[in-house]
Amino acid sequence: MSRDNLYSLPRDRVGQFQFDADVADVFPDMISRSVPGYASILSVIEQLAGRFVRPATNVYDLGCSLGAATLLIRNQAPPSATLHAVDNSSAMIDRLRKRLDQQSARPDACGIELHLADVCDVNLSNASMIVLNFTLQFVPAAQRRRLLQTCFDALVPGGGLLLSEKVCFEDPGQQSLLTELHLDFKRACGYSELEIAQKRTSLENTLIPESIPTHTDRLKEIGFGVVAPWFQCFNFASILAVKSAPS
Ligand code: GEK
Repeated sequence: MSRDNLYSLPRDRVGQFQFDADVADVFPDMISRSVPGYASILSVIEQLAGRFVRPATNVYDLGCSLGAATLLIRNQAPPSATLHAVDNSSAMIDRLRKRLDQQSARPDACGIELHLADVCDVNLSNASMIVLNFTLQFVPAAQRRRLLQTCFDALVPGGGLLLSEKVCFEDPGQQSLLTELHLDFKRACGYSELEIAQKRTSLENTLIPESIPTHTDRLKEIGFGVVAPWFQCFNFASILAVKSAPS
């Protein structure tokens, strides 16, 4: 795995963060040293796939990056399901395509279709599971409700949406404590103060977090019958939302 040192040298000007080839090359190292609990969340996504993915349905990994979740879901999906991995970064999709070409899947593994597309533009239908694992935070705030509504509408009754996000807090004390604890995590993972500061500047207007109540209230308003925050580590959280079967 290539080490992320993209922000280790001082830059005259820190540009807006982009999921380009340089980021794609170091992405597994970058995300595991930046998002506390990332590996645990992935392993639960695989567990959830075993419960939620139904035969002859679609599964969507929206903002799939290098397909970490896609590949784990495939381990659990029935052969007649179809997995759709969507990302608007060609660097990510190209590398995922190469990765899939080089791997030999189980003979009865379900099909995977790759889509180079904006998650707000894809048609979703007949879905038993949808994953937004740290992707919604990059979608413009004004488009988030519509995207989540599209996900809800596409889910079959009993289907599940897994939403993981960096989150913020209304209470200033919680906000500063949990932000500091996240920064300690990054320092302990080997990032320097310069790397942390430059990455933060580059993400400033790109990654816009919302609070856990903002997420859960919106999911309930959209119609999800069960909205269960199931994971939190510092300012990172994951929520499972299930579309109830009609009674
Ligand atoms: C994982 N889920 O490893 N349309 C499509 N893709 C997008 C959009 C958009 N509007 N905005 C951002 N992306 C992955 C990790 S990373 C999270 C997800 C992070 C894509 C972007 O190109 C990137 O690949 C991904 O969403 C976000 O489980 O880097 O913090």
